[in-house]
Amino acid sequence: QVQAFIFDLDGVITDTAEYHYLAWKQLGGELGIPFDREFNEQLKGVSRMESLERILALGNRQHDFTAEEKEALATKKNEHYKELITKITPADVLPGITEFLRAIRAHGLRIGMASASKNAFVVVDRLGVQEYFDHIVDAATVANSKPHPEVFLRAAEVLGVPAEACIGVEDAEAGVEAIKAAGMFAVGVGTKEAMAKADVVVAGTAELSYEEIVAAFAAHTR
Ligand code: G16
Ligand code: MG
Repeated sequence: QVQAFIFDLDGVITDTAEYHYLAWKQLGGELGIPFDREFNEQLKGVSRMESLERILALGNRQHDFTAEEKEALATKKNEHYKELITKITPADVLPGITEFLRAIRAHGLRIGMASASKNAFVVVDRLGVQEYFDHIVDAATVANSKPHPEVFLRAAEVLGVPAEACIGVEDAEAGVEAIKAAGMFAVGVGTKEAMAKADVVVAGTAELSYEEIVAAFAAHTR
């Protein structure tokens, strides 16, 4: 019996990826490391410091900075990102999400959030969906990034639900891997290829159906 849903933020609840992209692109420009949206795909679901490492590696500059300098670069990106997300409004909640959250609530299940973003609280607040979440894991307290299961396991623990009674919803490959490593049922939002390891795949958030997902969970667990 499913008892809780645990959601990723970026790419599932809203598309903050565009703002992360713009903020990293500006920093990349300043460092003389240009990159496009295609490269940006690799940064989805990846933590701030790991994203910086990947951008520096792209420009072959990963050894040009001290740890303190890298911290400063990541902080600079985050300052720009924080400015960009002030533009977020409830209209930025992805299609079908509010209805899906309401359906989960109507069935009395718990809802958690397992985002890699240290800005998740601010984003959820600006989207006006905080009332649906029983718990949002503070990314600052998570030691291991996705695909490590830590953030999903923590969400389940705080919700007081065993991992095998949780359904995780993700849009990133590393995120789906984290859900599976946690021993949970995975719903992937994206292409069949990218979401190959998910138990259920939907092309977009508008296709998330509470009845279909719970039926698939029941068939899988039987
Ligand atoms: C999100 C984004 C990533 C971002 C990460 C950390 O993850 O997908 O691109 O680098 O959070 O964000 P911040 O710099 O705000 O701490 P998720 O897990 O919500 O998809
Ligand atoms: Mg994501």
